[in-house]
Amino acid sequence: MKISVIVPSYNEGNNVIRLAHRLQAVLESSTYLFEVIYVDDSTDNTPELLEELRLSDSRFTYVHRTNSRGLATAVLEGFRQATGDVFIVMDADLQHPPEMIPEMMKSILQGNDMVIPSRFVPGGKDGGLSWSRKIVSWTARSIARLALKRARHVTDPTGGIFAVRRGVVDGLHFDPIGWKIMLEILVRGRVDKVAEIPYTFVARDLGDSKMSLQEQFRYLHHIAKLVIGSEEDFRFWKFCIVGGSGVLVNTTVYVSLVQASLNIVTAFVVASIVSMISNFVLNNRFTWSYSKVDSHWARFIKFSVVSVGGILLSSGLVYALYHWLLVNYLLSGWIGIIGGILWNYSLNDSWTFSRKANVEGFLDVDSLNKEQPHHSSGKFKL
Ligand SMILES: Nc1nc2c(ncn2[C@@H]2O[C@H](COP(=O)(O)OP(=O)(O)OP(=O)(O)O)[C@@H](O)[C@H]2O)c(=O)[nH]1
Ligand SMILES: [Mg+2]
Repeated sequence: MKISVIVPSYNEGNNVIRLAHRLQAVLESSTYLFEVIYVDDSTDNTPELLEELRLSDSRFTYVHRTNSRGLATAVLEGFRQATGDVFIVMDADLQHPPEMIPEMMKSILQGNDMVIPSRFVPGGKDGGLSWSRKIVSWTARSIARLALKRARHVTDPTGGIFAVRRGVVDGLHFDPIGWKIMLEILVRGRVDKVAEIPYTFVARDLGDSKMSLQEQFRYLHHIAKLVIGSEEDFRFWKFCIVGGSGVLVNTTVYVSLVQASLNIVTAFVVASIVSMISNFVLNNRFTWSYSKVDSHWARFIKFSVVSVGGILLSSGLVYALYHWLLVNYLLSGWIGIIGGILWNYSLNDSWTFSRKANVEGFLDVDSLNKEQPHHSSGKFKL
């Protein structure tokens, strides 16, 4: 088994050789064949240092890109050049310890497709960031985990160190924006089994950080692109858009009927029925657009049952929060709305619009993510 270590570097003259020495020490004491590919976009003397390194040890190579920049595309370039069976990606600045490689390989050999060293499983440490960077990093992780179902199963989806089997990425088209290549692979790669192992992230010792505000905006753009490109992740947001349209329909009908002198209770009931029908039609067509098990009528009845259940559940929730737990009325109302949305979405997803089995061309997403992450072993199936 051959390992290809891929290292993106940008003006890391202080670090690339120090990293090479640590990689040599670790990899030479293992039984694996290996190559190390630096993908370098530097404007300083890093390429000269990499050339010297290549001449002294042919297992170390580099690609110097003069026309492009970006961490994620650099890693993809590394994948294109790599000849190994397992690809290991790590930063050039020694924040990711090369000494993790044997443990990562052990986990790959145990049958995992992707191995992610994590700062946040028991035993891991996040010592390398200032408090302000920790807050930014926590926010970035939370956004990823909220937006992308697959990221929810990983505690550290935004790091830069990971290992994948060649087959996870081979022949697939990736189109990342910015830095987070690991997230791109987690969502779009052929990843079935993922393991996380603890590691200690240390502070950058030499050289300058390349993280910028612009990079953080690129990150949000990347997440939005991944959500839109993922059937299962985008569905929830489609459901929310349809719900928003339902509020508009309801208000328009209600106001029109009241202005036409109908009493307000009748107007409200009619407006609610009309908006429920429009929500059903749009969800049926747009949100859950795949072929479904039940007939239109059966789906409509189920949808109505779920909607009425949602109203009862959220009203009960608001009552309990306000009267029993003495929560502020506005906060109680918001929690009620969120409870109602989650209830409606999950029941409609799993029951009302249940998918016809084995429809050709569809990824069977329902069979994915059934097992929950099991952090004590740090290993789980997506
Ligand atoms: N090839 C390439 N590598 C890059 C680019 N930008 C950053 N890198 C490398 O990506 C890795 C991560 O960048 P860092 O500046 O260390 O980012 P960070 O770890 O979030 O920030 P610090 O904690 O301050 O180090 C480093 O190895 C950089 O040299 C780029 O545009 N091209
Ligand atoms: Mg760094």
